[in-house]
Amino acid sequence: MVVGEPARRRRRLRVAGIAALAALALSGCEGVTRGYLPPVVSDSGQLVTDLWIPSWIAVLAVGAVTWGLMLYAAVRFRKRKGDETLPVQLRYNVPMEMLYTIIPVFMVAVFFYYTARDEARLVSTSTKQDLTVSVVAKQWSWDFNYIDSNVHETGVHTELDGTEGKRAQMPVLYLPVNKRVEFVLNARDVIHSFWVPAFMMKMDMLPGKTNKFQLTPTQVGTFQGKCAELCGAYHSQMLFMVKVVPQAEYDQEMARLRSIGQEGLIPVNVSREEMVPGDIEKIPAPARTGSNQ
Ligand SMILES: [Cu+2]
Repeated sequence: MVVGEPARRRRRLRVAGIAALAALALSGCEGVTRGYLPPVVSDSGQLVTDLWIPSWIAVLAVGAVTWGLMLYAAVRFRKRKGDETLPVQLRYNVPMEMLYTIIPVFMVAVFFYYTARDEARLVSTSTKQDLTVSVVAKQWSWDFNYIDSNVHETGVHTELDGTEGKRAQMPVLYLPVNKRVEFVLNARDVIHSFWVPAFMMKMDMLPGKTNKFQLTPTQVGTFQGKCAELCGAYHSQMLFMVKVVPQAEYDQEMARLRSIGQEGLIPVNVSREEMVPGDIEKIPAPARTGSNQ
């Protein structure tokens, strides 16, 4: 059959359109080279990215082969005009069954090995840390105790309602860049979860149990932090900011906290009646300087 000029042009246009869309999807989103993960700003983020990208490529390759075979089978063995008989029905094809048992088990084993290896690294606290920050979660905000500097920050939950300046009310966690931080996590009331999405690391905070992890922020910047465990009516307002700054700026912040009277550490076991958010003076003085772990 001779294809007419308009039909050929339409087909060419369609192919060009698909190619343009594919190019846009690949080049327009710079995230594609990172598997749509955010930029790396911590060593944990690097570890997660290095695990994610090969996994994503491997899974896509398996998907492409599987979809390709399905499509091939659907087209090649489709019912044609005049086909009245059923094709040969196969069952108990032992080599085939072994193949589709062994290959998926092998793939899962490989994923399991690398995931378990990297998870162990993410939660390892065997390295000597440069500083320790004890984070106490409470309905619905955060207390940050800078153990080494013996100062603290205490927050009140912040409702982001679109008005200017609300972000400034969030508690801010300062961290020096390229220093290994050990986070000591405790909850004062119910289960919460400490999450800084940019760091690609998150850990639950349980009343009566101390969880720990370490991380090195590798980029100066301001990042968002939030609670990742539904913890009550104002869970969505349990927000904080993280400022990763040069050491000198971090030291200035420690001095500032001391100068405004936020010396000492806020223990975990302060009752909520004593702990009026943002009103440190109501905490009995001995409790304020008590041990935090
Ligand atoms: Cu919470």
